Amino acid sequence: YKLWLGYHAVADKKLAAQYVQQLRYLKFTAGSPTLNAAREELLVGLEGMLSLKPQDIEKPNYSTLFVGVSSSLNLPKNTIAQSEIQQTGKEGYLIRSVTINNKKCIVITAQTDIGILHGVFGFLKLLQTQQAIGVLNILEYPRIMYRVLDHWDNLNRTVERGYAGSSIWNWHKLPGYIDQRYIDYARASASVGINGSVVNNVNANALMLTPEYLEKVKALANTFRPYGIKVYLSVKFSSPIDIGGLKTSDPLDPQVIQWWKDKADEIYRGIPDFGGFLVKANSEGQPGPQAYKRSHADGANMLADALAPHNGIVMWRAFVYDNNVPYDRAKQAYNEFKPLDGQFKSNVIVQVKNGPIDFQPREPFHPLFGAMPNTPLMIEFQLTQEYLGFSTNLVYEAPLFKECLESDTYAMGKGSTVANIITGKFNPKLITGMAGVANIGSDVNWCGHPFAQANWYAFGRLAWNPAQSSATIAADWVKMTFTNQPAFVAPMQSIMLQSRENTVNYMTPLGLHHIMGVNTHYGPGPWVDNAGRADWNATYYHKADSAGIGFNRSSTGSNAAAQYQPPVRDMFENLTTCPDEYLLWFHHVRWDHKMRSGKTLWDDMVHHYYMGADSVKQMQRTWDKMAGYVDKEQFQTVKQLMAVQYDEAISWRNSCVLYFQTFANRPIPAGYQMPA
Ligand code: GCW
Repeated sequence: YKLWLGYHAVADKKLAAQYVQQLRYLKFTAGSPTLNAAREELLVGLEGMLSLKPQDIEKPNYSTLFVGVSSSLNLPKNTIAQSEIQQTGKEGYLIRSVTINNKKCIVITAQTDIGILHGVFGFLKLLQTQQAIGVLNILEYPRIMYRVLDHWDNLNRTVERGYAGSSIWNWHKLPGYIDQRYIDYARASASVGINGSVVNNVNANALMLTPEYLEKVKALANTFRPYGIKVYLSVKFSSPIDIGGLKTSDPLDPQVIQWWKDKADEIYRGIPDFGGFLVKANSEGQPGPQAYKRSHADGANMLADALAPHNGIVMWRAFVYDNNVPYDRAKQAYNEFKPLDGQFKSNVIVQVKNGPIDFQPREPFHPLFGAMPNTPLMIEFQLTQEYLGFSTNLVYEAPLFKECLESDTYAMGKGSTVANIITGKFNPKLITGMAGVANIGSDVNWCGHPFAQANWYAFGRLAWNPAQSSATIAADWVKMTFTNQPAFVAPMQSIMLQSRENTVNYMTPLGLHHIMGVNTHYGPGPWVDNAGRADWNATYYHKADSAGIGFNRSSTGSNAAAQYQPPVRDMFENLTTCPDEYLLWFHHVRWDHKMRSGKTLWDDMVHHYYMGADSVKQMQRTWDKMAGYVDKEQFQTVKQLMAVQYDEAISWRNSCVLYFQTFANRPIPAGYQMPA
């Protein structure tokens, strides 16, 4: 329940003794709220892991841990070159072994207080993961500027697509009562480098911008500030009408422009470092500029102008689709936004989901990445498991995030990966960002499933540096959260790394997508054909018939493949080069089509469904051997959740196999047990 900040005692006695030897003396130049928080964190960590209370010293005659911004450290000249410290930027840090007065010392330094806080967390992680600290030379700095959690939390404390209890924000008790959870949330988020929090749902309530609520938001901002986390708000585009008494919210109307300007000024009077606005406009019934025949750029720029004097930004979502636009939902965001490239103000960042539909278990990368070279694009991932079995399924999402980040768009030639694009490699003057839809709620274990915490953790790590590997992040999280014992870490790491593919296999193998239960998005629903709008029906997406299955997005179909650069387009376009994982995303394939596995499509699909469900059984067997490594309650929690997950996997498998069989009209291949 302390997330990855439990600071468990270092079990390896020899190593613990070495740590103590190195860390007995401390020179920590604190003072500001951020530095005080960093110092407090360091002391809590050392106490928990080593039962150590380091002695504060002024004159370093011993092996000392120095912590402080470079200007305040007073180290002997040239201990660390100024040019090296400069590389840490505004939020990064340096951890370095140095020799002072013939003593081996460690220095944690940065250019800013927040850099120091990150450095302290980075240093604690070394101990939490039991690294040697004899020779250290670590330079860390974020590759992305805005690393933001998006909470889809409503003012009545329900959470849209939240599966971990109610909202952690207790609006009723705010601003007077600051729950310890807010502070722990900020600590945990800061520990992985998250620096922003959109506290309310993108399906926004205009009341959020009333003085009463802004007071409450201010209290949260004050709580997060020492941890380097800025508060942002989702805003409803019709707010000038809803709470401002105006007749219009036309972004070119002078009164509307003035209203937003005044509102921004009001917000910044209370929250001088307010981050800015997140906007969902003209999507799923939300109001937006198109009602006034204005473009997304007109709407975003108007808000951007109101925020610019205060250095705020607008995160404008590209999640738009409309069932009145015929045929292929996957194409719409690209069609609407690409023509606007270069038209957004410099403090607007267009927020694009990782894939073109909607956070499915597997999607190809969104074709907008690389298609808007003059527009900042902020990638949006979903941590909450809307389409991944809610909080009863163990799904470690880092491999999903990495799959997208490492996809090569070829937009600027080979090597134009999504990661390179969103980190601004090809256009360094753009602002950069990564958003994660939070999976946090009021559940005692924060995220509903103990392993779901890993997704919050991994999101922060990847937003800080998308080049980090899923495997390293998983191992670090397991060690920090549970224990360093290799007999636990190795199997947990491997369970985590396989978990997303397993889930794809029993839900949506081979490029299938959007075949889940209607409305709730829970459980299988490939038969859904009456959802109220065509593009909410499962049948719209899988298009199964007696000939085959899949959505033809090649040039003989919707031609969505053509939204990708030629090398990518050609790969998807061609049935023989299209990867199995995306086959039915791009093609309507005959049931007897021969797959790479040598099986027919039908047999291969059945195989994937069975493999997926079986893998959950495997996972259960592994977990059953882990009772000795975690406390009883946690063991039982995970055990029970895995049993539920297994039932769900079987339900997905049986439903999909039996339903699709009505089209394929083929027997279930030998060796697979016929669903009851
Ligand atoms: O995934 C869909 C969800 C909606 C959500 C929407 C969005 C907040 O089903 O609940 O609304 O995406 O991202 O705006």
